[in-house]
Order: sequence, then C-alpha cells, then structure tokens
Amino acid sequence: MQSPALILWLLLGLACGAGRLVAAASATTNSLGMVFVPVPPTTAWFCIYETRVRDFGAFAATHPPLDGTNWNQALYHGRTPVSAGPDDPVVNVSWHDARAFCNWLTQQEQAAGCLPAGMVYRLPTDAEWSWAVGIGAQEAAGSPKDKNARLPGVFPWGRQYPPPPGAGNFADLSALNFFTNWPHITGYRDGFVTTAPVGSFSPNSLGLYDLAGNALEWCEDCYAPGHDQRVLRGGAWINCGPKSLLSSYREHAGPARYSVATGFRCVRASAP
Ligand SMILES: [Ca+2]
Repeated sequence: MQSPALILWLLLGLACGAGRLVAAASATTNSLGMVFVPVPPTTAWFCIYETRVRDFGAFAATHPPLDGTNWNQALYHGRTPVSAGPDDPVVNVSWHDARAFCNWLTQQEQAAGCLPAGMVYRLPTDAEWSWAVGIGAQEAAGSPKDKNARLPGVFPWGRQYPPPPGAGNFADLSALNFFTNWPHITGYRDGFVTTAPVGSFSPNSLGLYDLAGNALEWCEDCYAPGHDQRVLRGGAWINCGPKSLLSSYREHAGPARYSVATGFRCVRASAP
C-alpha cells in the first residue's frame, strides 16, 4: 500500500505542467522533465539520467557564483568540447554546486505546489547508489573507503570485461582516434570522444541510464569518517577500467573541486 505522502506526490505530478506521470507509481517526471524511478529497498527515487546541461542551466543562470566554471562550455585541456549539448550531463560542477541545485529545485517545486513539503531533492547517499547499481545486498558494512573496489569482476553491465557493445560511454577507440596515445578499452567503441547525451546506452533493470561511464556522480557522503572529501561513483568518459568501472569503485574529491569528468544525479526522497 502506498503512503499518503507518495499518493499526494503522484497526484501533484498531474497538476505540474511538465510534471506529468510517465507510468503511475513506477516513474514520474518533474517540472524540468527529469524522470524518477524507485530504487528498492531504499525510499529514494533516482533520476534515470545524470543531471543534464539543460537542467542545471535553469538554476545556474540565476544563482552565481558557483565553485565550478564553464559548466556550459566545458573544454578538455582547453580545446576539446565536453558536454556541449543540452542533453549531455553537466560537468565542471562541485559537490557544493550540485547540492545547491538540489536545494533550489526543492524550493522551486514546493513553491509551485509540485513537491509536497515533506519531500526534497538531494544527492544520493553512497549506500543508495550501491542499491541503484545492483550491489546493495553484496557490500559489507563500513565506510565508502572500506567498500571501495571490494567486489572484483562486478560491473554495472554485468561480469564481462571488456564491456559488451553498448554498455556505456568510456575511454574507447573513438577517443583514441581523436586524442592519439589515449588509454582506452581495447576493441571497444562507443562513438563518443567525450560525453554522450544522457540515455544514449541501455538502462539497467531499474531503468537507470549511465551508471557506468559518461560522468562521475557526486554522492552525499564523506569518503571515510573524519574525511572531508566526498564520494564519486560510476566512472566517466575518461575512464577505461577495469578497476575504475567496477560497480563498487569509489573516487573522492574535495567538495569545492570540479572537473570535466564530474557531474551528478539527483534523487527525490522524504525530507530527513
Ligand atoms: Ca567514449
């Protein structure tokens, strides 16, 4: 039986312009066109896409200054465009910037009556991200640092390495041809030198796209107790694995850092 808050949220979705329901109780779309699906057994609904340039632009145009620079005209080594299109994942955003976007979206939609007062947008926790990628039941207790790369041979697409065709956007033959002497996955070609539009590759069983590659995704958590750096999951267009593409692999960076490989994904959940 669905909770009253969830039923209210689903009904509000019908009344919020672009916030139409895609499939009742299994996916919902918000005012920016971001689609969310449940990730059991967590109570968070994950955006099926990494946050796009078009999503972030709705916020960034009115909320400078940000830690990250050139989020809408990112360049690798000063000359190769990254995330040049509106449907590419936004990059060059810090953990602070990503959280500010989530807070802004919460306020916007609550003010418009599109989001119940008891619900928020936020970054996923490291544990929620593990459930999203399918390893939540396999990881032992501990910090993200304790869990880092502890499940060898388990990738978002399965156990095969190199990945099968269409598994995601990684450092591939397309990038090798463009950059030359570029570390890449032998024999793998995804067709994208840098980022790809979100949803260009097959989703996982929950309907989530790009958990492997494209852009690294900020999580809420610190990497370890007493550690001020934050967790990043999922690998990026710049990674060729195999370790950096494991489902259990974590990177970490300071909350003000940003890069052409770093973006984020939102979840929609009850307020803490
Ligand atoms: Ca690629």
